[in-house]
Amino acid sequence: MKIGIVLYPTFGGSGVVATELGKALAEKGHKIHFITYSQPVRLGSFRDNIFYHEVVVSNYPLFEYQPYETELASKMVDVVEYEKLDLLHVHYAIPHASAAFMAQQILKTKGIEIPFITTLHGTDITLVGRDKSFEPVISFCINQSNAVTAVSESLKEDTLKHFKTEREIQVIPNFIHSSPYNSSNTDLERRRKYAKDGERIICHVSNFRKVKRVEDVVRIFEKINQNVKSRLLLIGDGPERYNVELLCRELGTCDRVMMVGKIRDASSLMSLSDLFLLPSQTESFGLAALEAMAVGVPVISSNTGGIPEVNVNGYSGYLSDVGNVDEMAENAIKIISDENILNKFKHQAQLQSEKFCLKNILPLYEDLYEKVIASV
Ligand code: GMT
Repeated sequence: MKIGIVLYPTFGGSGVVATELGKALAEKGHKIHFITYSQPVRLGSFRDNIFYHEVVVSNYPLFEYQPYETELASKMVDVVEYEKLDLLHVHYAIPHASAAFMAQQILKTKGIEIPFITTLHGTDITLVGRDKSFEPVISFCINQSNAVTAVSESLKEDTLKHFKTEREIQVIPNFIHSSPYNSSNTDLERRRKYAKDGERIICHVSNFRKVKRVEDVVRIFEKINQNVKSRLLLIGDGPERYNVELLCRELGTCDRVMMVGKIRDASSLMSLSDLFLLPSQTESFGLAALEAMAVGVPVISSNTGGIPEVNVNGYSGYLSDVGNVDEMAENAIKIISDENILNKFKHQAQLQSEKFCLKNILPLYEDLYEKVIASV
């Protein structure tokens, strides 16, 4: 198949999933055309069957806001027509599905039928939670898509609750490649760069948006560290970073907290950790938690959105109500203060992650692609 994938090319989970999906499909011989505004961070070096089409938004002084969606739709028209694509797969309703709909209509006038599939990752829902004016556009895009997928049952339910959808929504969970990193702290030399022998390493990865509750991460860590000497690795960056730094200063934990910033290969650092914290306000899935589990790191998380579909309470980690930092810290201490318990959880976390391995999920997308292409 020749497939156009439209995504946000950043460190965010949707970009990671869309890029890894494209890479996996390309390895199976499909021709994959990424269409977006900069090279996806997970794309890496040149590979067979992968093509990248950059959307360049011209800076015309008349416009206060540059029309990205229009440029994107034009690029989709061009790529579909000249690369003879069979299908567009867009990640996010806004603005990708709305641009795909426009491209579809333009191509129809040229006698070209191109179906598009929309994958919902959660932020469309959050957006409407904040600004209801997006609702008609998102509902329309969902209904005009030739097929719609959501990354968790919870996101599917939320979508049905918030939007007037007529389309069936198929749940296709996010996935992980089998990790190149062996289960946690075997690499003692590397570990010693971050923690002394006997200390535990606690880790968090996010884009530091408010929804991630990174301040809770710091508060949980402070409680853990009072009982079990530990270090905190904060990977990523974003709007809440300054507040997080202020809190570390206030709590006197700065010398135990390392702000790593944005890095391409977070899994390599995660694999050195003993525990991953994800206390988010909401998560449609929680890909970062799954990536931690895949390298044998148990997860202490909130029990919101799609997280319980990924992290199993008492098995791959523990789940608590949003904001219950005391319970999260207690559960963390329960896991990391005993070597045998920790090893058991590490093993179970990795086992749980295997349910989401690429070989189980990729066929679901391929079947859907075939079905949608055959239907037009
Ligand atoms: O969580 C973010 O801020 C990034 C966002 C994105 O668009 O990449 O993540 C969403 O999609 C991921 C991939 O499906 C999910 O793993 C995240 O849970 C979801 N984030 C939220 O729902 C807040």
